[in-house]
Amino acid sequence: MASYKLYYFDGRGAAELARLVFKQAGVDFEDIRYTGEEWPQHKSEMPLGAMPVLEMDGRKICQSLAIARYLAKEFGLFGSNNMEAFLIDELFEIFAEIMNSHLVKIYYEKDEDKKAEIAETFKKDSAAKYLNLIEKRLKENTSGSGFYVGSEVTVGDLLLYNSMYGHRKWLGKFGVDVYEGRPLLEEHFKLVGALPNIKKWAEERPETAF
Ligand SMILES: N[C@@H](CCC(=O)N[C@@H](CS)C(=O)NCC(=O)O)C(=O)O
Repeated sequence: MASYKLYYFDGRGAAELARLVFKQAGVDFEDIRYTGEEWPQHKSEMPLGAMPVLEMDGRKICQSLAIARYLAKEFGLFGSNNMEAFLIDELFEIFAEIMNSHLVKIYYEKDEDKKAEIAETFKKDSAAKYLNLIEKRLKENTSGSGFYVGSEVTVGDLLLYNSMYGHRKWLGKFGVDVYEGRPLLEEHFKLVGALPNIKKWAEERPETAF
């Protein structure tokens, strides 16, 4: 098996999903975390001058969601047929859209009150649309196991778990919880959080600001 190095800052951020895939698969990797001071001297070593970056036997690849999907495919966490793989891809696109069309506005807004306003507007105007579909997909999976697709855990489950955790922490600072009143998502979060490898990692991972 390849030797893996994952480069990122000392945060969950855009690297955490890849870490969760490694942990769930039980595959070792070097979790390299640069400080803000160290970063400028390493920026030019990265394909797009940004992180996360995954290095495998000397080859560096980038883009957090592509990295997570690549690893999931390598480790058998991408569903058991083409429709399951599609539904996982659909979920990735949903969260990319939430991030790039909505949450990024909060990130770039400097004024704390305005950040809170944008978070509240996102909750009222758009979040329901996305979360309704995610809940519908969960219900459509008749396996009864509670996973997002099929009967085995996939990177789709890890993505949903990680997004809920991260969004709650971040938007919680503005008193906004877009996931509230969604028992199905709550149950799914508990299910994934109770997987032994995920539970262990959630307990032992460093407490970081983002
Ligand atoms: N679309 C990229 C975004 C990468 C990105 O912007 N990374 C940020 C950290 S989350 C970064 O490296 N910032 C430092 C810099 O650009 O110098 C991904 O998902 O990997």
